Parts: sequence; structure tokens; C-alpha cells
Amino acid sequence: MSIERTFGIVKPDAVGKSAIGAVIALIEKSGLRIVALRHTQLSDAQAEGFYAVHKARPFFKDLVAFMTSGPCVLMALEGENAISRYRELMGATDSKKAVAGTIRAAYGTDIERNAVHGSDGPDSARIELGFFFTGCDLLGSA
Ligand code: IDP
Ligand code: MG
Repeated sequence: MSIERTFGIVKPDAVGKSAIGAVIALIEKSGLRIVALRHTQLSDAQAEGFYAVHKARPFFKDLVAFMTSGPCVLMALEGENAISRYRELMGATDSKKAVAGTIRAAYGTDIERNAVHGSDGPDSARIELGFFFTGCDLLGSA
């Protein structure tokens, strides 16, 4: 077991449903600790940079439009095996296929509007946390 940090977003669809509190409640109930939190609206450049890995995908333009369509909440989460535990709590990318009890089943709509983001591994967690947070934003880091 190892203490990890991962990066999460409450996406604009969930924020638009006034589900910030509900999503955060599920995260805290799961035992993950929130070590940084920021409510913001992404610019085109931020969303494009964050999702650069998907640049060649046919849904890239729509994804950037969705992610900049309203405010979102950026989070750094910490705990034992935080990366995989948070991926499990989020549920499948396609909200329609997400298992009951997951965040995406409860607050997502489809494969694009799926309520939350979570890093998919240690490398992406490090890159994504660094994209939006500096060391002094993270509790216990500086
Ligand atoms: P993930 O968020 O579960 O890691 P990724 O494959 O990394 O899924 O895709 C990033 C985001 O792009 C998804 O969360 C979703 O919002 C969007 N997305 C993924 N696949 C599709 C698709 O086939 N159509 C439209 N949007 C998609
Ligand atoms: Mg992903």
C-alpha cells in the first residue's frame, strides 16, 4: 500500500446540476482526503492543454467546448492507492455504463458529459496535478 495523490475535476455538467457538494461528499465518504480545491472556469487554452493527449481524437473539439462551458472544480486527492480508488469511485467513462453507486452513474449523462475527471495512472496524476496546482497549493507539501 502506498499513499498517492491524484487529480480530479468536478466537470461543468455536475457543477451545473448543483452537485459539487454531493460529489465531494462521495469522495470524502470513500476515505480520500482533499488536499487542494479550486473553483474556476477553464479557458480554451487550459482545456486544450489539459486534454492534449486526446488532441487527435474525433471528440476533442466537443470535449474542449464542454469543459469550458461553465465553471468546474479542480481537486487534489490523497490516500492509500488514491489513483485506482478514485477511478473506481468515478465509474466507467460512459455514464450510461457506469455501475450504480459510482459518481458517473449518479451525476453523469453520457460518454462525454460524465460529471468527473480522474487521473488514470501515476504519470498522468503527476502531470495533471502540476498542470493546475503548485506545491504550496497542496496541504502538507510546502
Ligand atoms: P476518462 O475520463 O474515463 O479517463 P478518457 O478516455 O481519458 O476517459 O476521455 C477523456 C474524456 O473525453 C472523457 O471523460 C469524456 O468526457 C470524453 N470522451 C471520451 N470518449 C468520448 C467519446 O467517444 N465521445 C465523446 N466524448 C468522449
Ligand atoms: Mg482519461
